[in-house]
Amino acid sequence: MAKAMTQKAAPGLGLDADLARKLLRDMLLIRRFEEKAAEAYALGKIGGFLHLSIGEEAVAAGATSVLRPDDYAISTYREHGHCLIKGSDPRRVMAELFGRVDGLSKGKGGSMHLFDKEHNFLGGHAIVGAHLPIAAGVGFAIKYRGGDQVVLCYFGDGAVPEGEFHEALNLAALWKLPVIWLCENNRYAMGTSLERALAQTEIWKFGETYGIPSEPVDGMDVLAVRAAVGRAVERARRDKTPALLEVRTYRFRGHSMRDPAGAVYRTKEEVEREKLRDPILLFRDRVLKPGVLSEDDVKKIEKDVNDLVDEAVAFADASPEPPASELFTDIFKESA
Ligand SMILES: Cc1ncc(C[n+]2csc(CCOP(=O)(O)OP(=O)(O)O)c2C)c(N)n1
Ligand SMILES: [Mg+2]
Repeated sequence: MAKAMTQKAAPGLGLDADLARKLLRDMLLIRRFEEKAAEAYALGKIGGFLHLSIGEEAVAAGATSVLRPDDYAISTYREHGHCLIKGSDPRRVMAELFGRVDGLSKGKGGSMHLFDKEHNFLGGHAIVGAHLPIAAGVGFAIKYRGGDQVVLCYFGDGAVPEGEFHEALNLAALWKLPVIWLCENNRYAMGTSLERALAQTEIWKFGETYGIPSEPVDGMDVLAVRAAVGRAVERARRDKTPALLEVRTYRFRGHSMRDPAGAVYRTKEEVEREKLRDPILLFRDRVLKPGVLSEDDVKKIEKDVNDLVDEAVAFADASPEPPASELFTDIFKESA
């Protein structure tokens, strides 16, 4: 029989067993989900593009842990984790990847275009930088309606040299919009390293240009992400002040399934070195050592996550493809 769940709080971590369980579970869910998606892709069950965030799980898990369900999140094409942790049903996310009718977007959006109105997840955007002005617009709408929600806008380092990044940050600062700009700096935009694309590589410093609070964050440390996003969310909710967080992370796989290992533009040693800071292993050690969670707790979380992901794959497999009659629906909606 499994031992009773540990309920200790870790000294100095402000972390109790429930929070530890949630953060570990969320990171493991993203990892297992994407490992299974990669397998399904190899079997030809997923077509088109598939971008994995393996190695970057602490970002979605830490950041979302300080959001309310009615807050918004908006993201890039590397968004499976962001969407799952915002609350979407893993079965419907997997079905979307499989192009099946029970997917979040009826199987018509695929991996890069997840969208879940019920959980205020506003996509899934494949054009680099294109969703940043949309995030500013959502922030404007919140303020205009007198709400106190915030928008969490994830984007990659590849968006920073683009005009949209600067236009969106400028407007958010000027109009005091409640947007948390969260740059997932994984040091590469496809095969281009940060140093080859940016004149100024300390991305968080661009926030100073626009006079908004900004900071670099260790993206392999889920508690550091949670703390930094927590500070930004509190300010945004209270004062409608945007913030720029440069979350330093690393993708263990390549850019997409067409670049499976990312071996051409980075060395094996670099990847191996980064894997030593695997966010899941780091956090597991951190909660096991002081006894916040026991080995049995961790095994149970792993089993629950594996079962959930297996169920998601079976659900996606069983879901039919969308009928031809769906080809011309959801394309354009006239305003009321
Ligand atoms: C406007 C635009 N230019 C080019 C591309 C092709 N493209 C797709 S992903 C990508 C790299 C983006 O890298 P980054 O923003 O760092 O995100 P990451 O893939 O590292 O998560 C590029 C250039 C695109 N989708 N949109
Ligand atoms: Mg990048």
